[in-house]
Amino acid sequence: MATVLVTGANGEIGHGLLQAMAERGGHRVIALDLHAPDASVRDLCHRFVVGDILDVPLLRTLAAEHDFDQIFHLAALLSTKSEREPTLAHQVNVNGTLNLLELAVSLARRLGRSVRFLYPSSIAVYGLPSLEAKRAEGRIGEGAHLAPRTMYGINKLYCEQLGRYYSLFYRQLDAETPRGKVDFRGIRFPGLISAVTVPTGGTSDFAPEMLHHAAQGQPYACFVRPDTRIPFMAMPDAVQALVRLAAAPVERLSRQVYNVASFSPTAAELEHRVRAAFPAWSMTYEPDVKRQAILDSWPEDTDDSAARSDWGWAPEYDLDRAFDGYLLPGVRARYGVA
Ligand code: AKB
Repeated sequence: MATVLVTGANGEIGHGLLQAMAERGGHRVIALDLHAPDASVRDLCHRFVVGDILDVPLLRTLAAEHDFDQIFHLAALLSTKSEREPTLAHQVNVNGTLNLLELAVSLARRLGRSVRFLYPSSIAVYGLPSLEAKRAEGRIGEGAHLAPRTMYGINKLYCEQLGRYYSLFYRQLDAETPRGKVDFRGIRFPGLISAVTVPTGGTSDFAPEMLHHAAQGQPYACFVRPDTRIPFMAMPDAVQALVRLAAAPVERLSRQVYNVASFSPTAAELEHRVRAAFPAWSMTYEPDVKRQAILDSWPEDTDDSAARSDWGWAPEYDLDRAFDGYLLPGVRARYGVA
């Protein structure tokens, strides 16, 4: 049975990942989060630790108690919150990740085997220079426009490189090269939409916010223009991508960080689908010029052909199926509405 550490376990991706691992079985999950577990996740893991990824003694204790095979490092401050608190974002997103990579490499060296490290990166690592360039480029690959304009995007891009260093070059001048290594694997997620959790501090949050406001009958002032287009994904597909990449034989992987994509609607197309389900709902557009500028620097779509060919990535949810098969049934159940 694989022993798995999940940081940020009480977060949006964490909820879905713990659920998926409990359903699949075969994992002993040690969950770590700054906040106490929601009732929906408390019983899905072997152990839930309330603690901080900046607490190095705590991480050392966990590594002494559990021989982790895999680490899903989900804890992070998202883009909008990171712009409001950039130094805190660097501490959590970078120093926190460094702490987890140190835990992984020391464990791998002690055990003499690899420790798989799954890292959710983001489309925020991309930075298109203008809205015109964004529209002209359309779908972009992993090597293009790596010029992020947010602290979060810079954090994510740097931590991708940290992961590559810990996997390939860590302490490269040492006389001995131990057998145990970190097997770092990153995924650049688009905006994620969950039916069961509400977003916290992302710039892509306008999509889930529309849905959750409408399902509660709450008016919504959308902070982006109607023509704003970025890639999105239903949360179950994001979880499936992490689980599938974690299980892939390392020989299949041609890169350490992958794009994944599902659908790229405009805000107006999302509004249309939400309104079709909740006709009485009222929504206005009140663009926040500064948050809009961040979205105008993110790509319209990303090329995920490497993920599809290397480890069999394929989304289950396109836009229609995401709404009809997951989002609308999910929010109706969550808020008890028809
Ligand atoms: C955010 O909006 O910050 C995140 C992301 C796109 O990585 N959801």
